[in-house]
Amino acid sequence: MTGTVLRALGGVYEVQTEAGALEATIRGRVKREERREDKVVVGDEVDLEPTGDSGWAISRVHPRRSALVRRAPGKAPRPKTIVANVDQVVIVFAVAHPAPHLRMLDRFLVLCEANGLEPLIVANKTDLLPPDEVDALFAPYRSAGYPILTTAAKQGIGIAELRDAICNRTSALAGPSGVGKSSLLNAVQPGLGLRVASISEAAQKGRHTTVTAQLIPLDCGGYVADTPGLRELGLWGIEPEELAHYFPEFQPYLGMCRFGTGCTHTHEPACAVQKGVHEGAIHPDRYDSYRRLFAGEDEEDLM
Ligand SMILES: Nc1nc2c(ncn2[C@@H]2O[C@H](COP(=O)(O)OP(=O)(O)OP(=O)(O)O)[C@@H](O)[C@H]2O)c(=O)[nH]1
Ligand SMILES: [Mg+2]
Ligand SMILES: [Zn+2]
Repeated sequence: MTGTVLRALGGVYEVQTEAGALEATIRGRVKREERREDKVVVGDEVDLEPTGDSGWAISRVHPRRSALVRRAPGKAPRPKTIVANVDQVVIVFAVAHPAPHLRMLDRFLVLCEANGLEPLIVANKTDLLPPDEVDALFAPYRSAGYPILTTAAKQGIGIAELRDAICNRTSALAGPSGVGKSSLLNAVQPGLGLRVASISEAAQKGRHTTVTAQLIPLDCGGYVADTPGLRELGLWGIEPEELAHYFPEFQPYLGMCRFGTGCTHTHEPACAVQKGVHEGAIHPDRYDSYRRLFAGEDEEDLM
């Protein structure tokens, strides 16, 4: 029997199969074969075998079609797979409470581009900011060609559009804590009853209400993963030389620098990308993110 991992809870996996959702453990063989950290993650396709005591065990993990992989928090460089086999990443930020951390959004977009995942930016809590300020915040992303949805989960605004965007495919909702990821999913599919919590008024930060990722079968077809809020987002498996290709608005300029494909677009004379910034076609904040990522700057833990 095969199935899809819906969630992992301390060595026990909830797996969606044709016969419904089952709980399964992992066979020792799988434990040894796969990398320790990421041996089975939410979204994985797995084979199940019956165990002696009428339970089920994961006997094989199918190769991943895609994965959202970040650098694990902490000093040691290790990857952490947030979710496997998704087509789309819905990157959720609040327009306020907490204030949007757009440099993290840039990192998310680079991760999506590098991993072949389609990004959809959702600007939630639009009830808290005038529309022209919301537009201004996300204008660099709109002009870079990214799709953006504006929502207010509490007021039910933009929910039908979000439902349309996630039905009949597999998506992951990701973003900082307290931006309203679980609230949005509760609005998209009434009856889900995902836990939500107000953000800390003092610190203006989320409370990390969702603690483990879970994949949710949608009534309208497909799956969506709710994931825990991220404090920071480090890139994994991306070389500095590739980075410029992951900024869509840089594309018209690449190869047109004096130093050609050897240009790092950080300091060289007659750099077409820097010219694009001066001419206003590339937003200075996006270019700043590029330079920081190129320099390998690691984001400090923000919480
Ligand atoms: N004003 C306003 N508040 C919202 C909106 N959406 C969610 N909230 C509130 O924001 C708080 C955090 O919402 P959650 O859905 O728990 O946020 P989350 O992104 O799932 O957070 P984590 O699970 O910690 O990652 C709750 O108090 C929600 O009621 C919105 O559109 N407008
Ligand atoms: Mg949540
Ligand atoms: Zn250049």
